[in-house]
Amino acid sequence: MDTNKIESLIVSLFKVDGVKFGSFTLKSGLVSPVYFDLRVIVSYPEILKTVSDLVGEEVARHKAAENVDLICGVPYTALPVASLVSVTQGVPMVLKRKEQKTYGTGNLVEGSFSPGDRCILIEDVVTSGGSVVETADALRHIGLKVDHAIVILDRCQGADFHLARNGVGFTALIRMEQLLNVLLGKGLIDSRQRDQVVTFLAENQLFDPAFADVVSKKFLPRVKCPLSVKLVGIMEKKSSNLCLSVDLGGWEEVLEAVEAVGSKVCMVKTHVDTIGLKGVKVIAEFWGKLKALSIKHDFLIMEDRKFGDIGSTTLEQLKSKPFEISKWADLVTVHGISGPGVLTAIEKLGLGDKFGAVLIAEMSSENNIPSLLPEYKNLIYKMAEGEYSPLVAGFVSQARPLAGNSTPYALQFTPGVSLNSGTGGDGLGQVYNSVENAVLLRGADVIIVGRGILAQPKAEWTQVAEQFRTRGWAAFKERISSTFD
Ligand code: 5BU
Repeated sequence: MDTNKIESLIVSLFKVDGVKFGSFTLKSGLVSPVYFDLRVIVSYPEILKTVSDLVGEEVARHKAAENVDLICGVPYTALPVASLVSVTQGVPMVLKRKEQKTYGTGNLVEGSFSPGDRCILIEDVVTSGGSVVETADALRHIGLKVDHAIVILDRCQGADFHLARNGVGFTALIRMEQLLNVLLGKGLIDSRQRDQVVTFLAENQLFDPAFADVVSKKFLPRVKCPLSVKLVGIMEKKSSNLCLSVDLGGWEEVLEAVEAVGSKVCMVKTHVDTIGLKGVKVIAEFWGKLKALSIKHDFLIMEDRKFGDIGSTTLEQLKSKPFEISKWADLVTVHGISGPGVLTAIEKLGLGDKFGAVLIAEMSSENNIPSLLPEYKNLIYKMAEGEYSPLVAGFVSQARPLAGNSTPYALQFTPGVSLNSGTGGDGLGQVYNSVENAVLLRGADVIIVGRGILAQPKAEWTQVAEQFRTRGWAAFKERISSTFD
């Protein structure tokens, strides 16, 4: 890469406020001393040309090595760059939508391609690399090969680690350290500003390779259900073990809450029969939108329907209109009271890895019957870890089974969680524990929170969810690191 061109690009970006120094609150709530807004480059044709020439040179290298058939810009900022590169390098482009269309062909990716085509992604700025991975997943889903991304600027907060784990190599035109050195060298920032950014980066790495090592080498090998493995992947990627229980009265409000909190959660839990959905069409529109949000924000959907009938009835309940739960949920809660037939029903759906169950071992409410019958709970734990374990993502419980280290590990989903340290109730039997109690003492892997977030004013939903996310994740890391090390 031409160092002079890169240096002058850094200076130009600084001059047009594509790079700013100060105090900026990021989408995640973090306060950063540096901010990048590469959207401005569309207003400066010379900068846009420089950027696309530099990206184009990289694409040309891949073209010469015959390992690129297509390129795709990660929406939106990189789209004009990708278009210019496509034209100048003669490499066709595909367009990935941010939201899936709910009308017409419903395509998430537009353009012509053949299965197996190799597609290089183009992105403006990476922090965690989450959008790149999301785009790679969507393109892989339709049969494309994606193993490389070209990025204009790497904030150096862990995207290299995250992308590598997801099978995406990447080339960055500019790395943070180089940017700081060039701007300092030209006297455009002072050493105090540089040091602030260096400290921020040291304190705000998004991935912890030591923890990731424990997860991939010791924790995940014991998890037998593919959907749980997927869920743990999402949890790590988003540093979140929070499940939003989206219990609101109207379906538009449900979608609004999911949009507000989606980036903070690994899962969303519904009670689809409580949100005023009328008619098969409206229900399908609702789950189509919920599914689109689950792709946008990357979370699983669990319908908390608590199936508990004999297998044949459960099978019909899962499939039948109006709710058609097996079409859109990834997981459903089930009682084990009728025996394993309920799991056979799930197997019979034939959805393989795409659909699974969470068994209710005990509930969170006062004097719930399973909590009074240890033998019942143990039988459910055994069901979760036994021959059906590939179908069972885990169990809902307030405590883990006592078990040795050789057993399969089923995830524990724990509702009744609040931010407060004392326990309390809702006057209708619900019992609450603090986040730390639930995760550290009771063994929750995923905390399920409804009113703790949604009973707050709407304007505070995101920020309260962020508190649950940070505390839940810190506790989860602590417990997993000490249990599996
Ligand atoms: P809350 O608002 O955080 O109390 O909501 C808890 C949610 O979890 C709610 O949807 C319940 O139906 C659900 N739940 C629960 O509270 N306790 C249980 O044991 C099970 C589910 Br199973």
